Amino acid sequence: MSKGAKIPVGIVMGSDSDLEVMGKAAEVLDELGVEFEMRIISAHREPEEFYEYAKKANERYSIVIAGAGKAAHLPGMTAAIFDGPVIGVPMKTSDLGGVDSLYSIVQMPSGIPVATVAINGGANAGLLAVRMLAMEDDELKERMKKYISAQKDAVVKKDEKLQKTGYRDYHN
Ligand code: RP5
Repeated sequence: MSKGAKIPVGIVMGSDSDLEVMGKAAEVLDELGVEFEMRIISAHREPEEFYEYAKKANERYSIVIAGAGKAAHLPGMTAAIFDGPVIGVPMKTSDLGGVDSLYSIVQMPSGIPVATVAINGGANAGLLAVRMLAMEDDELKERMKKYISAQKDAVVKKDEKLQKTGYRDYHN
């Protein structure tokens, strides 16, 4: 990274058990040509390392996507230290289905926002970061529009297939 240049997106998660979901954010960024750095840092299990990470994030990233599960303090604590936008991704959990993670991330006190996506919403976290970056980047905006248009084409194809097969044979 050249001096002064920021990596557009930092992706951070509390554990490798979050990787599958956070990988969806990475896939979107890869597909749309947005550079990112991905780290596993636990706010609870290594608080000093986490604090250093969040402080350095100010000079390193434009946006941080933070995913965590259970008592998911990583996104909120990142937002308390990092000055840029934080997108929070609540992980689905085995005990409480991810509502624990969701409430931990979405219920931030006034003054410290975290833009929270759905439980396991890694892909939308990536897309939200792309939308933010595209506000200042016309080429990225064009790539984003193509991505959106491809989604539309996929739905149109599904409907065409449904009209041909009928609902009984659609999945056969
Ligand atoms: C959180 O605890 C992590 O974000 C993860 O979702 C959850 C469980 O972590 P592991 O026990 O799987 O490492 O800090």
